[in-house]
Amino acid sequence: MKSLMRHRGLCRLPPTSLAVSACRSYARSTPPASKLATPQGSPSDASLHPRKPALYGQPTYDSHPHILREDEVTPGIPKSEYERRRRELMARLPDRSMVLCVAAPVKYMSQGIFYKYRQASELWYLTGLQETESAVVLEKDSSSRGYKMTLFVQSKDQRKELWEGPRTGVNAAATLFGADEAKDVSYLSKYLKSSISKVDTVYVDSSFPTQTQTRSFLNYLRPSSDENPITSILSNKIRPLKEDLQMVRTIKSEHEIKIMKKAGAISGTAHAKTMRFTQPGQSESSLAAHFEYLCALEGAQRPAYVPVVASGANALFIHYTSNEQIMCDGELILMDAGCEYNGYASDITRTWPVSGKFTGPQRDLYQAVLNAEKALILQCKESAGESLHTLHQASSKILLDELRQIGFDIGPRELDRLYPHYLSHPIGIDLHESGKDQRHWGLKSGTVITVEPGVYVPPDPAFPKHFHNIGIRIEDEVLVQQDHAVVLSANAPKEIVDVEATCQGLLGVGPY
Ligand SMILES: [Mn+2]
Repeated sequence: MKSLMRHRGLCRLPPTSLAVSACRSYARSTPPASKLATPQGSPSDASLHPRKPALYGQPTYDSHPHILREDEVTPGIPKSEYERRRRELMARLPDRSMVLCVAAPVKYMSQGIFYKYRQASELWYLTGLQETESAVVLEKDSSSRGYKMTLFVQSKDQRKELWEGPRTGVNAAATLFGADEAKDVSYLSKYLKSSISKVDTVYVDSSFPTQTQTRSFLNYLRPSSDENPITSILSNKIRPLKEDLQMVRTIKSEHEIKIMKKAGAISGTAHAKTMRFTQPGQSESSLAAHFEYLCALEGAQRPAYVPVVASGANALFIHYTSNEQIMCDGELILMDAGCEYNGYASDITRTWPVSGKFTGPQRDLYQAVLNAEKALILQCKESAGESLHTLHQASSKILLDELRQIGFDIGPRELDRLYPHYLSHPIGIDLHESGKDQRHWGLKSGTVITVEPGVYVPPDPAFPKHFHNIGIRIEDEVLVQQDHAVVLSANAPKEIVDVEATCQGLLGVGPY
């Protein structure tokens, strides 16, 4: 059903929209015609007549030439990069190690009604496999590759595919994803049972239950005849994969950076257009809808998180997501929203006046936060020797100075009330790509992080009255380089003159 809907959606597009630009970008990235194995023999024919229905359970060049190149497993990421990721991971692990990553479970809104599927980040990162009820096992060995890769996928099943769309199936999966072998997923527990004696440690993804959790969805992988859930087969050999995988995931490749730049550009432009779209009297939800629509039109698969669209004093709630009040003249709107594009999250916050012009106090507070944000971004380079922790400490110090300059008579304790959250987090396939342990690592070139200072003033006599109930956060995504930082979200205006001019339609940015 999913793939049918996707195709219908494409057919409905007017000729001037995505279909045409997709053909153009396809033409740009097309390999020489001699390499093309299309029945029609010409690239333009192939792009106009992609294989329908698709043969496999996820987009490939054959069926989706407008989003993938021939050498890519997922849009923008070639097969060779997935291989490099696995080798790098396995090289970090001791001999007699096994890695096990399983697919995310399908989640249901109500009986039989599923949410749009998103693959588990670890399986995605290591294989590019997008199908449900699948898994990968990597076993360190003495081959030249350094490991053996076994995929577990759902077998072809005509009856089920009639409803759910094509599956890749066991036969094609090994070639498509570069595995040594592929098997039906029902063999997973048997396979683990037979190989567990050969390994000392099984590194498992974050979906595996920790000791404090009871048995989980992993049971769904267990054939009913098997008494043992997978976790008990693996017994006391389980260790979390997260830390070693995190070391590999932190530094983004050129391919990943290209995708993340595009994700940031799509979300940044959508922020700018949503500024222009904003009118007093609208519901906050209309801005959320507008933003998501703009991102989806540009090819984003989903929002990277539930957006915060907070008008006026609603901005004092950091994760305000009900988004259903009316925006009034004279208020600010704080929008924290970003799309997920080809597997990578983006994360941007902007705060702008509903009427298109800041009031005096709004302007002063906004400038204070902006000064801090810009000063901190300048430090996001490897040569500065900062960590997320030292950057956060610096953010508190700068904000304290800035706020005192505009009339706040406060110390560090009061600042904690005004600025109650952390400055930054790494971002990639996951919106929050690491745990708190990474906060003390030195910033490395190739890492992508957010920089997001904010000030939220409660109606408390400890703070100047004219700032009460104003909440401001400014958040950019930053690619750390050796001697400089690259702002991936630069399409979203943030200087006061630019924000006002964008809201008022003076910069040529339209609402659509
Ligand atoms: Mn963020």
